[in-house]
Amino acid sequence: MRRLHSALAIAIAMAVSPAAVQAALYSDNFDTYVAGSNIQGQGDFIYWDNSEDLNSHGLVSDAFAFSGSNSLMLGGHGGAHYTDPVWQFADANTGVSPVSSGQWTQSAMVYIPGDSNTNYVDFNYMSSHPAPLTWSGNPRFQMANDVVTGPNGGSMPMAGLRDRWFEVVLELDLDAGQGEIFVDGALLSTYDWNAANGNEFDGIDYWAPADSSALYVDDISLTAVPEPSAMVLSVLACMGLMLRRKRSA
Ligand SMILES: [Ca+2]
Repeated sequence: MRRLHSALAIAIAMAVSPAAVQAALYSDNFDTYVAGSNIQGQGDFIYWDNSEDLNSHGLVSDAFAFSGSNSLMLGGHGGAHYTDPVWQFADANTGVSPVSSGQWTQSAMVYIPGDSNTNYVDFNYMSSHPAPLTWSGNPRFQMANDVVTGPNGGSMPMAGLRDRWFEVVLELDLDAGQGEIFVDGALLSTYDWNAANGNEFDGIDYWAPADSSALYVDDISLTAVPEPSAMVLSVLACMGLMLRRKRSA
């Protein structure tokens, strides 16, 4: 019986070990870019609607960083221009996305300075980009109102989130068409990912109006949620069979 438990423990360990976690399909830590450079055209970032717009730049910044020396500044242009870079998963020309089924985790580290008190920054999740454009919910960091809001009426105070890095996570089930947004570990929103236009994840449009205060984002990633491997499942099945035989003996 002890051997049985050991085998079971190994199987469970294999199922949850870091080695079983898949590498991110997309990720960016902004540390290979030049501070002050425009993010559009670097990494997997493109312009909104894949159309060059010099008034929409997000800037690589070395003012704050969760990893390395750089992050991406959203807003913070003092009224000079809005911010609108798109982190694109789908082919920028055909719109065909490799993220069209299964479960996914999209994570980002976020920093909001205590003196960022103007307007807002959106993380606009999109199920279709470029055209036809389809929105699929968004957390909105309302610096002016000191609150974070999300789809389906989600809301939480921003006060405890300032002047430190916190994680924003989208748990996405494309098979069920459901999105869940977590901010600093707390559930902000559960909602229908896209009732109107199929199930897909094409990219994130980071939008801030021209006079929005700065918000910084770092270590963004999109990772498939791994299912237990066939080997682990077969081991667990054998364990169940052996337990049943032992009980009936
Ligand atoms: Ca970084």
